[in-house]
Amino acid sequence: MPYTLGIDASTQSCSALIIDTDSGTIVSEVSVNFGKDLPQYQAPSGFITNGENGEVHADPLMWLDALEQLLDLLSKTCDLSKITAISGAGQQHGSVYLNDRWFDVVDTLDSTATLAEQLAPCLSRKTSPIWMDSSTNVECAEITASVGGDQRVCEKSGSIAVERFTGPQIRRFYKTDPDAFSNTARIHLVSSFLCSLLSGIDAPIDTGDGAGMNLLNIQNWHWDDQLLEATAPNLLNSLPEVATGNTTVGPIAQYFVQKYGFNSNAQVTIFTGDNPSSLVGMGASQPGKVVISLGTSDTFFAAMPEVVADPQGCGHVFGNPAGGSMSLQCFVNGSLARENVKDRFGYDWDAFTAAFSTTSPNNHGNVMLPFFSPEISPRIQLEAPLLSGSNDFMTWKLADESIRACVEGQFVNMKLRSNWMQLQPEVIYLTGGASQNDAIAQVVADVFQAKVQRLAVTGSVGLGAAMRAANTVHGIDLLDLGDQFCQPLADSIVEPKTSANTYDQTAQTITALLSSQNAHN
Ligand code: ADP
Ligand code: XUL
Repeated sequence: MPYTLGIDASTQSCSALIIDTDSGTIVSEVSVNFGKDLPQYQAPSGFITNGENGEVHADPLMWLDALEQLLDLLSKTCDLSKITAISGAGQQHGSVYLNDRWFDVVDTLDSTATLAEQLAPCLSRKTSPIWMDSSTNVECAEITASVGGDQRVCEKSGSIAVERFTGPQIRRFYKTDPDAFSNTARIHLVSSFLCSLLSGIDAPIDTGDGAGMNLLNIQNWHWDDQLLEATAPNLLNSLPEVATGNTTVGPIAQYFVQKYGFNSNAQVTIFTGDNPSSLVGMGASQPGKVVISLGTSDTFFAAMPEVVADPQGCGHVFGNPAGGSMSLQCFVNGSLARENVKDRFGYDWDAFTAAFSTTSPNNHGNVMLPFFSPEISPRIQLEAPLLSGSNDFMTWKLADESIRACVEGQFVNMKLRSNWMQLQPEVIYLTGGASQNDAIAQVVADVFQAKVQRLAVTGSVGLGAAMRAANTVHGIDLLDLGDQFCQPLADSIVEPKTSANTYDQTAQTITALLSSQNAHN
């Protein structure tokens, strides 16, 4: 009975999912929420609040404590010695900075101490910038100028220089703290950092997550000399190898065998980013399916038959862990924006959902651009939403209308921003924490004029990781695994209920709100 483990190290939580590929069943699913389960780190949504100048960081030791709590929980639900293959995924772009002690510590982990205790002295930077960080505007401009313009950076790396991407973040660290930078011997992504610990070796970065750095050349999937040079001196020495998603790095580290009862022969497959992993876990790793993920960020992505980059420069090309590439558009103002409007009126999710039945599509012209923090799709510096509509709506007196406007604004904006992929899906596959909400799913169906389908397994990131491990270690075809595990949730299809032009006016208002703001900037 070969069990396969997938780990999902996301923004707000760390989760694990075990599949049994013989019976096609999910054996166990557990999760640790950073805010609730590790309150000592004071990161209610998984990151340190009140960062200055657009900085959003998290404590990497929190991720390690969460991993240990997670494995402890998991070992109580299932015999971990039955697991033969492991992989995982991390929130993309976040980076961990390590001094030269790292290389010794990672392959001699001592099971009588915690990971956090052993890794704390290896950090050359105490905190890790994550994907929500928007502090690197200047560095993006410097990298762009040095490489020869946006188009050149985009041709090479699949994206123009982007604030949250790892390269610009590394450059800012190099400029603001040159001593700590010169003390850095290795820079890992969240995914490759955790993979290194699980396998007890300094693990490679995969092409899926690596493409989110502005350092990897997507034509040949190698580090790009010109991008490295534009970012920081001698950077090549600090970066791990790059490898494709089907690489197995070796057996699990003894630390986890001794502490949690894993089998010494369990093989670890290289980790990837949460979105590439979700592509696999939604059964969408072959071109033809479009996925919208509603996690902390909202993302829109699809496997592509050929490399397609965004001419506006807001979208991205990443490696597809199943081979080839995927295109993706990411929205910062996802779940936390929906929560912000919900909490403003003291609503819970049931009241939030009920607001859609007291209001109607198009919201009588009450429109919101729901950006509570700087957005990247499109790029705009806002700290509060822009509103258009009746006086009462504009002064936040209408709770239900505000909730509908937030969600309609998010998805009308998503449709406008993802047009460059030239996909007209008949079905949209919806995943992530907010996908369970039928009212949100209905707005997605109406705005995109497509059926919306959810899958029976909700943790598509962890599932994708477990499927990749089963594919790489046991040679089970991803399509067969998809047939086993990526089945639709029964009776969950949401059909569009509105006519095709219902949201034309909303789209025009969103465009006008954006241009008025750009005119002010
Ligand atoms: P991540 O993987 O980025 O950590 P998740 O995919 O776990 O995030 O999604 C977490 C989010 O799901 C929460 O921030 C919350 O806003 C949202 N969520 C949870 N339940 C609901 C619901 N019933 N309706 C809408 N959103 C929800
Ligand atoms: C994708 C992105 C986010 C993070 C966190 O480019 O920044 O989706 O991966 O989920």
